Amino acid sequence: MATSRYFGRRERKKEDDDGSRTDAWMKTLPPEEAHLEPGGLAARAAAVLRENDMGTWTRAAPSLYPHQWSWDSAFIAIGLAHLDTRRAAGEIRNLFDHQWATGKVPHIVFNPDAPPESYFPGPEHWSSLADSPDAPPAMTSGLCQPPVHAIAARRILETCERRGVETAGTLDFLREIYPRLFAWHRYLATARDPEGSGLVTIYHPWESGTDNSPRWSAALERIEIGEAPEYERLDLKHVADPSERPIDAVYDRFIWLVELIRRTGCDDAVIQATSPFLVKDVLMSAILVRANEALLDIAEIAGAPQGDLATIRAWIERGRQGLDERWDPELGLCLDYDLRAGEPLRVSTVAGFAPLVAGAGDTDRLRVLLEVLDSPLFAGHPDLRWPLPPSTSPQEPRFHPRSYWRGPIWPVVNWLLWWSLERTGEKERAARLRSHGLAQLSDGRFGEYYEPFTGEALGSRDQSWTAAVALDWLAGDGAPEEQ
Ligand code: 9WN
Repeated sequence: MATSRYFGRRERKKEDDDGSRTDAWMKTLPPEEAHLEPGGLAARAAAVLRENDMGTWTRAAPSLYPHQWSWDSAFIAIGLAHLDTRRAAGEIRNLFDHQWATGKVPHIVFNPDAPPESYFPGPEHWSSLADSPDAPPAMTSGLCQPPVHAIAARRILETCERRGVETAGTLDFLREIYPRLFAWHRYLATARDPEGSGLVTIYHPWESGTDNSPRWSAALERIEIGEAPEYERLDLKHVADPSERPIDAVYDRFIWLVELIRRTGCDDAVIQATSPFLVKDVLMSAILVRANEALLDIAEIAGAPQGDLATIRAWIERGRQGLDERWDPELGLCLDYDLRAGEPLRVSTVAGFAPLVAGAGDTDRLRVLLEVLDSPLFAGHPDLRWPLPPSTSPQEPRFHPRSYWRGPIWPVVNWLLWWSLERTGEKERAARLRSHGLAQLSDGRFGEYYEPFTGEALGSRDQSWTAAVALDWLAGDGAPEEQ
């Protein structure tokens, strides 16, 4: 079973006491031009996860993101499963220990020991939620993020089976987590979809996980900002180049929406009646479809009642129908829908591949999607460093190669597309994506995102989920794994 060699508290403590943990670690960053072979890359990915490990959860990044983020944790668990299956399960458990009474899984679980100047908006910003009857005892944000968790939970079991390690503990974990996963998906299928459209409504771009994407520009630009407390952009202190982060006009709207949401105490009905930003998010909805498939498998392991199984199947079907209705034949992509404006948000971004992520769609549409994916609009653009899909199509007017979600390539999105291609039976395409994705990561910097034309790592370095997806990909190359 798992050893504590990579994650032992004593080892971390020793480094903490030394007081120079971060500095010492930064010195081990490989030079920009480094090219690590699979064994070296896997070792460094494991070391990044070890360094960001906080005992029962993993911070998303060493300095920019010192808390536990929801969908980051799901991807992190997928990577940890190659090192320590118990610790992988613990990652998801820690997050769900902070689930709201409504079933919502918070987008951030705050680290009470993180210095207040490390991240904004931090726990003090959300503190009024402590009075909400639905909030958990510890501080969390009032938002949520894409539901990758059931996919991750099932993958821990798959990874155990593939590695030939003991599955009993993981099966117990799946039985334990099942009711909480079910409550989470029920929240998304009901409170976040009162219309029964099959699509999840988001209240804030942060909920999509693709915050600064031009997917949200038209909806954000319509918002008028009211009286809100002044704030300081702490994120800009952590990146060398401010153009890698959202501009102030966008950030002001992010903070204004947070203000409106927290004033309601995170009451879903009140938010839906009053918020100026309400959008049906196709990527989140597609992830929910696949997560419901994973939940079905977990439900069977947990011996869930037949009624649950029927409910989950109905959610899957409704989700696929909802996505079908959001297909844009001209763009050959699926589009988000702005409920306030009553119109689709017509932008070519990587979220448009939602039907590929959801799976089992119309075969003609799948063919069109794959053509768009391979075309100069995305991974077939002739100037790309590697043929991987930019977060926003280079042909969009709002494309920017360095700006957050407006062009850079996200390894974690590549993983999601790779996994979706595999499940759709597109094995060759999937293999190509994985191999280019690994080439992108071979500098060993584990960037949060990458400049599409130069391949430069941008945003945070040693980003946990980037290291995690590298580990999962490398396992297919027979990279050494911990027991
Ligand atoms: C806000 C942690 C998170 C990711 C998101 C990514 C970014 C936060 C921020 O970092 O969002 O949640 O401050 O920009 O967009 O996908 O989960 O890695």
